[in-house]
Amino acid sequence: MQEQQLRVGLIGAGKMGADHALRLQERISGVRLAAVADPDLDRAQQVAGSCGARAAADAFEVIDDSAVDALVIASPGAVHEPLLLAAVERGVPVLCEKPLTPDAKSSLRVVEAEEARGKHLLQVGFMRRFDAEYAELKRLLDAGDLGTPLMLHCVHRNAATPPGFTSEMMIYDSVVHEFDTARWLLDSEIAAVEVRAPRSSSEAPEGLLDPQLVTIETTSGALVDVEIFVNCGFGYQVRCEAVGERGTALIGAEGGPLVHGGGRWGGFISDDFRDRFGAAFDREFQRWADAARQGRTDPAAASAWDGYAAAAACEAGVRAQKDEARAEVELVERPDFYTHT
Ligand code: ISE
Repeated sequence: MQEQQLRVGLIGAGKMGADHALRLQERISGVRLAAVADPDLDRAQQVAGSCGARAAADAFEVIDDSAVDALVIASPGAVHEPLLLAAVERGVPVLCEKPLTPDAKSSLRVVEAEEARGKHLLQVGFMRRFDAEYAELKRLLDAGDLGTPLMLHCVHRNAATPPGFTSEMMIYDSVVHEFDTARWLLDSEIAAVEVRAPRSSSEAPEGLLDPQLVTIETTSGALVDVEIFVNCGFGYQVRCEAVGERGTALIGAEGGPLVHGGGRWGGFISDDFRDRFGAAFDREFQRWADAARQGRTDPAAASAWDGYAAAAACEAGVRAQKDEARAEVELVERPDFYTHT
């Protein structure tokens, strides 16, 4: 059966939104970008124009548009809650860039709204779940090849930060990915978080605690250490080594062409996460679109519950950083509605 094209409304035409517009237009099949909303109408028009979509300044105009079947939300996290609530009320599938919302209370309101609607509509854009190497690591762990997982050693480095990037953002904008991948890889909630910092790099902007060392305890009794270093200077790097009772597995080690030249040998490293995770974003979007056309969410993706759990872990992380003490994660009981998502 030939299914209809999915008409997508994009909310947010900034760096991520523009990248997703291009993705939808050029690399995802079975979809058409129908509308783009951004408070900066010129920006919306620029992104929409190249795809023949209509532009609006008001996001709710696009959410309520009957010519839009599904939504991609790529606006700043601080404005997500009302957008998500309106989308749930209309009953349209949504792929929402991380974070679901910036704090656990508002994320829980979104979770409750979706549960009350009684239909899985929301996915959170934790794209690492769609990265080929992460997926293989998950498969190894689930198959039991490494034995019971005991630890994850994670490295998360960015070349440089944009202006205004704060020490707290290193937790809720960057380490949020490790909170999600730790929960997903280890099939466990996060129990507590600790944050320590060495002396800051002299390359870090004034006042930024960079790097930081985050320790995550899971309810299954595993420990996860994360080096978050967002002004490392040399490029974008994400690694994860799982240590199990019977073996270890490392992902994110350098691959690609080995170049000899100029008196040196080595490989290339990009400084942009959109390169490192480009294929993962593509896979995430294709699977989301395919599922949305069939009126469901992708079971491989992060659900609204996962978005809420990540927000709660981030809150604990920021508390741990401020108080320089171990902070426990506060989570409500997981509703049955989310047991199999
Ligand atoms: C950014 O928002 C991302 O999501 C990237 O994946 C992460 O590496 C970076 O630290 C964040 O600022």
